[in-house]
Amino acid sequence: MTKQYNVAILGATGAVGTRMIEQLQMELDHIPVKGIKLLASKRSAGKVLEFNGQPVTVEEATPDSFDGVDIVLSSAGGSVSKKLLPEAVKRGAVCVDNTSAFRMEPDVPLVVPEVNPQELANHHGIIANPNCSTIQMVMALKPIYDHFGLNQVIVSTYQAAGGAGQSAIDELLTESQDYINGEDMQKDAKILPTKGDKKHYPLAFNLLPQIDVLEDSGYSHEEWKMIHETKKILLNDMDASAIKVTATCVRVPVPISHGESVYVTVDDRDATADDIKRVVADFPGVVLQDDIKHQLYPQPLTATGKRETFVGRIRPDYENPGAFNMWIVADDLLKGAAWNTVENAETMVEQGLI
Ligand code: NAP
Ligand code: 3JN
Repeated sequence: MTKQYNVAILGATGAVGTRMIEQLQMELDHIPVKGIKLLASKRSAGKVLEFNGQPVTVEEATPDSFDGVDIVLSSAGGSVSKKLLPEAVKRGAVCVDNTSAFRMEPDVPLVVPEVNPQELANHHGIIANPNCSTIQMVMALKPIYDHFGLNQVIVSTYQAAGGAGQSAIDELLTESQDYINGEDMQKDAKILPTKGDKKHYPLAFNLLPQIDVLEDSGYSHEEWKMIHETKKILLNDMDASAIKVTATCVRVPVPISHGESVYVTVDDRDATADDIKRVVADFPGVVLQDDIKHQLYPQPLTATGKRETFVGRIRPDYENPGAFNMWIVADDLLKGAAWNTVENAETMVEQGLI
């Protein structure tokens, strides 16, 4: 008989959590769900959501919420994960966590299923989902690394407001309306660039070169995550030097779907742009949108709502053999968060790991 699972979604009312519910509903043939728990904070307890056409009452998440749960899909912030996921593991659950809480722990696999699914078998109860900006970048880098070797990666991100939650999208829309009405936008800048920081700036009609906190190194924490998560995923070592990675992360006034301009140098100096396009197009989960004659290239508006990672504008650096530029777009709340989390759980079910 097919195994069936009790699943809990932690952070079920959030921008990511509501998408986890949708993505899980679409995968019931692959993750047979026996029971579902929708967990959030005390604030949302009692709210009624739907799963698979049935009403489900949201419960306040406590350690005992995980009694009898087989799989936890978690996205309620790092401090909640740190407090509650060890309790879930103690009670026998396997947790796929979308926060940064455990990503750099040596015994926690950091997994994008198309890229390093073999790491799932090494879990001790917690699997981490990488940051959204890292996920879409490694989806394009992995086939290039496998076929031509990778030497250096230089990325500049164009990150949508939605990466900072539904309230950041709302803030962007309110400021846009202010601008159109000729009103002051500053009064509505309450969250971005990052919630806990001293100053807040409008994002509408603006660009903010700060995502997460700025560190003494001169880099933002988002930039730090992209550098070290990429090394952990591709090289199994967060500090490996075999691939040099540097990043500049910028928030742009787009509601959903991140863009990335990525410059790579490969080991194989004979590789051509057509070679790169071929291996990227063949990689599962990637769609090549690269036809300059017909102005075809990835855009946030066309990527939103899709699970795939879209890659285009692949072109050589004519002044540097073995170097290429490309443009990558993905829905940060789906492949960058909810879908990658559900896909990790599904891959573990398929591999018999849960
Ligand atoms: P959000 O829209 O603000 O939702 C936050 C969710 O967490 C809500 O369901 C909220 O419940 C719940 N929550 C808050 N405090 C809680 C507590 N003490 N106990 C239980 N649940 C609690 O945020 P989001 O955009 O969905 O993001 C959530 C988290 O996902 C982020 O903090 C981040 O760690 C992670 N994230 C990761 C990526 C990525 O790059 N992989 C992208 C986006 C987000 P209430 O409704 O009760 O407040
Ligand atoms: O801002 C973005 O576009 C991505 C944000 C991700 C994020 C936001 C708040 C907390 C994270 C993350 O997943 O790295 C976290 C966190 O868990 O640290």
